[in-house]
Amino acid sequence: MEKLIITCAVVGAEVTRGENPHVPYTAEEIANEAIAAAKAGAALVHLHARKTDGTPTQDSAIFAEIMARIRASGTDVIIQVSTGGAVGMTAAERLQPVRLQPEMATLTTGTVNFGSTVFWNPPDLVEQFAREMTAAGVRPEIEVFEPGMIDNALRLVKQGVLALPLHFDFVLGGPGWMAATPRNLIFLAESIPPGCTWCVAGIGRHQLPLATMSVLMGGHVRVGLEDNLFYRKGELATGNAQLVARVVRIANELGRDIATPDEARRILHLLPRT
Ligand code: KMH
Ligand code: ZN
Repeated sequence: MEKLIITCAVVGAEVTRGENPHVPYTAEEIANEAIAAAKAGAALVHLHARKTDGTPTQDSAIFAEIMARIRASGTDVIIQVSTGGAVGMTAAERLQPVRLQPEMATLTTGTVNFGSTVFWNPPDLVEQFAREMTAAGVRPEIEVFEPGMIDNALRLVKQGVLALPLHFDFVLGGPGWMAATPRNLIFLAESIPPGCTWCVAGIGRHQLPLATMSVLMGGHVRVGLEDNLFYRKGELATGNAQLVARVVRIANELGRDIATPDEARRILHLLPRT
């Protein structure tokens, strides 16, 4: 099996400090959470930005500050920006951080219910995002909330807009999405073309069991406060690093080595960092 790539989704757009006081808001706080996650074993950080009051934003100046702070710390962790942003943002708003040419960005290849709202990703928007990422040299991570999103990504491959091998992230267990069951994870993992890589992001209480399954199945793992605010039932997580460190311990116990950022670059077909 390949070494395990741990992604840390440090803040997201929805979680609040009212729910967990460790949710970072400012650029400095978000960067510090990313740096701590990298020190704990994350090879990749998935970033959203917030205004200082916690409002989600895709402002590239804030992303630039977060990215500069992460790099200034000396870590070579892979930086992946969100193009999902928050529900209700325009396509132009969502695309802003791609122009900073991070190594990776997320690309959700379909529309999905998001609690009582809708995360809107019609075909023309997805194609536009894919083309802009390719033009900027940014490697997409295909965010899959239901199986049709795999087919949508593969349709873009056929059209020459995306290229194989792709890296997929299966996001399971949120409100209105595919359920976080072992059967669904196995089905999704078996539905992508040979040579592609995958990761799983379980929402809330599903984070730990799906992460453990993925360690055993040869997939990769995403944890972090964006997806889960708790360490265990009734106990809030003390920060992103705590959630990363737990996956490192589980992988160690199960005999799966952890990928460094450079090893993750090789596995994900990213260029080496000079
Ligand atoms: N906040 C969600 C609406 C992504 O980062 O690409 C979208 C999201 C996915 O979080
Ligand atoms: Zn996200």
